[in-house]
Amino acid sequence: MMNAKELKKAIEDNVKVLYRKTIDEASKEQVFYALSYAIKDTIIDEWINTHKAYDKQDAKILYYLSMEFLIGRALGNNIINLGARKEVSQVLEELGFDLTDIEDQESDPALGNGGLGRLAACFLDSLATLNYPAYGCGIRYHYGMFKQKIENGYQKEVPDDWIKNGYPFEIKRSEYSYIVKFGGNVRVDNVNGKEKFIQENYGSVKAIPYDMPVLGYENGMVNSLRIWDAEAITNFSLEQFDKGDYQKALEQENLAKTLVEVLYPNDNHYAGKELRLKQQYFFISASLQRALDKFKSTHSDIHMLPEKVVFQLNDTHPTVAIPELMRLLLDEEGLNWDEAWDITSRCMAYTNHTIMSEALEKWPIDLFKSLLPRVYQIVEEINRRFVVQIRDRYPNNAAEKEKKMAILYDGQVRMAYMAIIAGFSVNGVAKLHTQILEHQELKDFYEMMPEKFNNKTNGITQRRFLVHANPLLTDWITKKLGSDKFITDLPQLSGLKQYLNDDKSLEEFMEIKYQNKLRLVKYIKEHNGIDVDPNSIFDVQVKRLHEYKRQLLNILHVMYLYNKLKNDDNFDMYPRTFIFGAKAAAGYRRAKQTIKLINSVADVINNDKSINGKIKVVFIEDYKVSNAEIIFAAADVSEQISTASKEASGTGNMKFMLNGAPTLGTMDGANVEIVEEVGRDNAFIFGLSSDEVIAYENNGGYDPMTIFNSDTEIRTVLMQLVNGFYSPNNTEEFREIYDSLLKKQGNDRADVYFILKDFRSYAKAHDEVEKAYKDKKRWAKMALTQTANAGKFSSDRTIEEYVRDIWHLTKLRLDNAK
Ligand code: 4GP
Repeated sequence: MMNAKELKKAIEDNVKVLYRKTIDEASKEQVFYALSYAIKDTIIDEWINTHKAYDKQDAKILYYLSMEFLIGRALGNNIINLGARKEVSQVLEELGFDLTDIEDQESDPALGNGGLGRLAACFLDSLATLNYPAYGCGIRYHYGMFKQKIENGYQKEVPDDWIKNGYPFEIKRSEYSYIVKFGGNVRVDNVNGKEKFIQENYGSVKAIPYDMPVLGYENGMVNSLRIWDAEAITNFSLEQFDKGDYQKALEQENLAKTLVEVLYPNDNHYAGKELRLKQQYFFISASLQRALDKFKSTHSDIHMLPEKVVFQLNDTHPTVAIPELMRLLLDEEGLNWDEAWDITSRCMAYTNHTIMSEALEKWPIDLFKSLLPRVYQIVEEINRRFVVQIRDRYPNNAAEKEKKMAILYDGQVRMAYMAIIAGFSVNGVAKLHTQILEHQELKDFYEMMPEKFNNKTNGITQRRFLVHANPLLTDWITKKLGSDKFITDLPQLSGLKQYLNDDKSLEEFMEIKYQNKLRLVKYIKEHNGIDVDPNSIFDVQVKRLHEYKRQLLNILHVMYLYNKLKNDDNFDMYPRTFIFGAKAAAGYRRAKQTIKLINSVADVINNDKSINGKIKVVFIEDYKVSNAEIIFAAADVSEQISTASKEASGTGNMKFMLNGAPTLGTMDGANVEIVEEVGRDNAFIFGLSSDEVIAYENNGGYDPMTIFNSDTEIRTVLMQLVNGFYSPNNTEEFREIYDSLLKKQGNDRADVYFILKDFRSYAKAHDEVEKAYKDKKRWAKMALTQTANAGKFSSDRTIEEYVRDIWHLTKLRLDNAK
């Protein structure tokens, strides 16, 4: 890192060179760019150095293949990982700027939807911090996750043109471009008695990588996130024009243009769109071609590949990597099937992130075959050989097993099955999730190949979600522990337990929470125009909007509380602010209706003077990584209320915990492990267990009408959905939500997600929260207990487990490291 004087000069010089201005004339945005370029300059030598060390030490490299990297803003994080926060702050102050303001100028690169994409970003941070050689490989979407506007209570999607003004932390690496081919047909030539497969009459694009630096924490390590962009192949087009094949040339232009245009805005759900499969193959083919070339530049024997390269498939989206690697090994490297299969299956590992059936990708064979004709032939052969194995192994029920396990079945290519069959590892993302995979969802595979299955409970990076998000708490912990080692060794936080009975420390801890609440109050005032009482309980649910996550349960409960306040003279409550933040997939109607409902309820309640502000409801527009950081730090209560068995892990739950908010939740995903760490007394647990949910599901569900008929308070709430109470101009506005809770909908049971079933126990858990909160000391202790026990949930721990059990990487030594 340059010293203060050099940094100041670099910023001033950059402002001049970029904008022909002196620093006193520069806008905040211009200073953002000037500072970012200065920071990039300081990173560059370490970046080069790291990659030289890869080669010199002949390091095994992880390629983390992912359609999504929800990285969030880079500037602040880079400054932290350089260990330069205080210095940079000071330099900016001298120049008349505030670092937080300058960070706010950066658009959030939102190249991901939700949990799976954010996890990938946390993993990159941990990999670099732990000195492991790794590339993230993904797509340079020109439009990230849409920006959410709330208009009249409805979500409106606005394009997120994040690279419009240029992105300072990327480098275009044209020299590593590759051609990716689509469509056409396969010709088989006979060359010296050997069959040669040649794809012809295809359309193609040029894949061009852009690298972003991924800094380790104060260790001189800089890995790369490599995202691929597409360009038309100009020479080829010209040739086509010459031949008069105008149509074909235009098609190629068009393909390149549309290929990387948008991120599909679906979380836990796949869009069966042709373009999506094209995106998958595009970035996979390019990433694999590059990985092989890099390997070959220092190794002569391709059979050594599994010793030096490992590919992790982040969910099924990159699964086409399996037949693509086979293709490269067979067709380009000239290996025979057995050799290629041995290498491929020793290089590929798969992570499953959800049991939601609508997320399990299945491509129609016709589509797959016409888009990827050679790759499809290979899939067919993989499937053929696997079916032979099944018939050998299960002679008595082969047909049933084939139906449950074959890759090709019923006109579809089942991607998850290919990943399991071909890879050497299959992991779930929390203990409960892995158990459900083994004993329910993927039972047949687990029986046949148990050795592949393993659990890797998710984690989060404390560098972003504590050090950057919550500087006050970071400083306090450093003081209390007498060291900042927890920044790279989170279990050190357990040292805070010695303060659990120290009144002064508890007060300090809660004062920090209060300051963070004030920061959020300010944000809400600026963005929503709502006044919020910082002394109220901040009860927060932020995550993607999905029926299984049950934001609906939360808002129905708010409606119930409001009725009690209005109608029951004996009822009183501690002031509460219910905070929501969530984007709904653009085409997910029920989810969007829930957003409208939350906003309609907010409108009525926030404007009712008669309740003295006892309840406030806030829907934070455009929930994203940057405002998430402000929200986690300010939360009192963490709502993790998915229907048990549905949330694979959750990672927001860990971010709240780290920042001192107890969990109000079901025994689902990683909540189970959070409760294991803090103890049952330090969490508010409610609802059906996952076994109970599964048992109901296997028996056709339950009858919500019995609840509707017997529980008047719940009935009142439900009636308010359809009597215009929250939608005076349109009583039908929430009819569909009402119906979904009480009536069978097509193939769906009534109340698929057990909202009414869990309602009473949820309400009771809320009563417990209030009781606990009113006892200031008890609450403070409970809050600090969360932070003190968060050690397990660092992504550093998760990465070490992946390295130990799956990747077998060696830490890189950096000669010039600090
Ligand atoms: C998410 C899961 O829903 C969440 O429980 C988990 O914590 C996260 O992955 C990371 O493992 N899944 C997705 C998705 O984001 O699109 O399937």
